[in-house]
Amino acid sequence: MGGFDFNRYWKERRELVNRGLDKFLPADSPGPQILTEAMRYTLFAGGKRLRPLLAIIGYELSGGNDLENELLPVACGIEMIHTFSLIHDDLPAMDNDDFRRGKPTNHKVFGEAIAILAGDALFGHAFYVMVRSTAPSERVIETIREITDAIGLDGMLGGQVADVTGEKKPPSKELVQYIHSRKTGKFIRASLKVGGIIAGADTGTIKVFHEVGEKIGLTFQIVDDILDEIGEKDKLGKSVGKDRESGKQTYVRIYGLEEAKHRAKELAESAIEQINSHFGVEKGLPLISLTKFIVERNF
Ligand code: GRG
Repeated sequence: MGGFDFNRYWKERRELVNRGLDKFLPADSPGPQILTEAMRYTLFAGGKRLRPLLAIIGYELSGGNDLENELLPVACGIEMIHTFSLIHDDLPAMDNDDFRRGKPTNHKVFGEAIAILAGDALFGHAFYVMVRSTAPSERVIETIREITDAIGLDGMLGGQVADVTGEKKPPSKELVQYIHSRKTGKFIRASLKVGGIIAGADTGTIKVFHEVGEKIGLTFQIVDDILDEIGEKDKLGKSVGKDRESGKQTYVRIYGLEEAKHRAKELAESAIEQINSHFGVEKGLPLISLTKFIVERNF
């Protein structure tokens, strides 16, 4: 246990995901060259690959033993959906951001029309890639069900609508809870769960992933709110202070900075306790380390 090196563990899996993304969306993909170029531009701009890592951890914790063929297509599909949401979130009609992953946003480089289309193409291509998983087809279907629910009407999309329409509304605890759990939390939770689903985990383990994933997802978004207030642009690779400027519903706005920090810490501690009691400290270490990173991160 003392020998576990999370940074190395993460780096190895990040490289595996990057190789998978390059394989599933090569530079010489068929279709218009500019589309592939725009898709790959944001995909390879330097994301942390947290959601694919959650899927990999869920798979490994559930005894999965063919990461490359069963899980990697799903992990890469998840990252493509996430990247699509970032490209669209940055558009002038949404958050109107100039920087993402330390580079000019997609529409700044390729123009709005191509950025919209590159996002759409990543979204569709994700499913084309995910069904290449060699896991039993009922597990792949359950995975697609979990992911489409997480990003759908009462998921990322619903959360984004509540976020956009909630700007400048009076601060509301119920509204911020809805936005955070749907816009970000549900997809993070699903990423962990589908690792278990693809590996054929028992229902008890899936339930633990559901509950732990929810806590990690909410922690992630609270920390995102905190970093928008006190983070550094160079480290984050995106502009800061935009939430306050646009009057967004955030944990910091509603609870204040210290209480937001306290809530994130409590949630992470509760997730770690649950991981410990289900998997034991040693086996649970990758997920525990990732949870610690999520609450302590500055990028
Ligand atoms: C998915 C159907 C569908 C629609 C998308 C645009 C949109 C609707 C939703 C936006 C969702 C969104 C961008 C939420 C923000 C999540 C967030 C805090 C992202 C930053 O994630 P990190 O820190 O980024 O993991 P990296 O760059 O490391 O991958």
